[in-house]
Amino acid sequence: MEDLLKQRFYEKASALAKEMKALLKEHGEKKLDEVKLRQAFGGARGIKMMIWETSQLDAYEGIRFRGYSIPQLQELLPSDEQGEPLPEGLFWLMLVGDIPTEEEVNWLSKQFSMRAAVPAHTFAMLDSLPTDTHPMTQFILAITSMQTESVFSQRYAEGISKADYWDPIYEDTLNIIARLPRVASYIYCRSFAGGKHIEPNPELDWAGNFAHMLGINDDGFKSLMRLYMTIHADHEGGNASAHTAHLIGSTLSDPYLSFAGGMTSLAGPLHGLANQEVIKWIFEMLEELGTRTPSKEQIADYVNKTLSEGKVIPGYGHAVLRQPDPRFTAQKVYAEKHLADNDIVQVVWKIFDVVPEILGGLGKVKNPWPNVAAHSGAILVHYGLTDYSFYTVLFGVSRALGVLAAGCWSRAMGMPLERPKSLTSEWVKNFIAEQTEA
Ligand code: CMX
Repeated sequence: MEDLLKQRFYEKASALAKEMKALLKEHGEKKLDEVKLRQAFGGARGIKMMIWETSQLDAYEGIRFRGYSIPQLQELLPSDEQGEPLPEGLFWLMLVGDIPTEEEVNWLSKQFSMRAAVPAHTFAMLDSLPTDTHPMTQFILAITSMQTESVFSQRYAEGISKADYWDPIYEDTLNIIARLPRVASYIYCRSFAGGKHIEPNPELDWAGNFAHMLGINDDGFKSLMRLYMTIHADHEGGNASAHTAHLIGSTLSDPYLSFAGGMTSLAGPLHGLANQEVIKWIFEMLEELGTRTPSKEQIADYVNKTLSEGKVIPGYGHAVLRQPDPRFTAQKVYAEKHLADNDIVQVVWKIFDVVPEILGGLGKVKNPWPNVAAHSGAILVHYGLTDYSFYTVLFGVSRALGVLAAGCWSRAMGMPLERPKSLTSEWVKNFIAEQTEA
């Protein structure tokens, strides 16, 4: 079958690139924003300075993928028997802007199966690392090692025209996404399952096959993976992992290298690693309290103790959101449906009852509500995935869908090298002195 997705992407992207070129010619001098000094010192919060087609984040509503909220995606995307969306459908939607049919999603699942062969040297490289190397380090190295297969790098070396960049970028994108579940499960099995590797099952969908290769043969877990891979896929362009991948991609570094770079950002505890930190913090709390059913008062005391030690409460707060994260809510709804009796899940819900008031009371935390990382660990533990240093790899496999789809758009739109302006504190002091004098 011909590659309808590629064809549709090209039609849509070339039409939008033309439209935006004309728009910029007429309106290019219009102001989007004014940058305040506190933003320059404060992590560039809120500055409107990049274009990202695949999703947009609202502080109160949360994420919308091509205009669709998570509950809408759960209703509209082709789904499994339990009603959970297939992430292939979300990738299709992010890439071309249309909700795919079931047939289109099945076609994409087959594409991913066909493209899933991981080079032998990647497995050999992983096998050369100590098994206790952090799974995110292994993941980043594995992605980087597969760069030998980049179609974009090869075509660039041969002398490709700028107008054609999008084509090999699309090929790399599909190949990387196809291979990540195999790479990630290989890391999981070598580090946590005594090296017993599980061959892929090409009959399964992308997330179902991932669950199978992790060795958890429970239909509930397959379904959870479909939901998990869907909700973690994209969070507009400014978050650290997406922005890093975008910046690297703007140098025409290929999708393997730019995605690996994005993953080095995801590996930080203020970002993707928070999912490991949450469950670690919960287990440490239960250990210290000597119970798996702590009271709200006991949890509140432990939260205050964590804060008094100068640490953050993992899984709470956000740079943009100002409400409970709808990705947290989607997982809570899943847990209410399937594992409401689970003791760790109930601890997560009690934490949710306690933490926002305490963080709100500090007077400095802009968002006291839970983010995506606050819930995921408890559900994974229920299905037997207790090795929490692996959790951020799951997040990373999902995040590939969004950042790589967005990378296709960046190259098809002809986005230039990203290069904002930096200042020194000396420059700032002189600037203020000049302003005061004037
Ligand atoms: N616990 C304790 N203090 C917190 C806090 C939390 N969960 N969230 C914010 N604060 C503190 C900040 O550390 C900061 O303190 P200082 O002024 O003393 O430095 C103050 O509140 C103001 O921070 P903010 O403007 O509300 O939040 P930021 O935009 O600077 O940071 C984030 C956002 C996510 C880094 C922060 O909320 C945090 O550290 N949360 C815990 C880690 C976490 O869950 N990260 C996952 C985010 C989701 C993701 O990216 O995947």
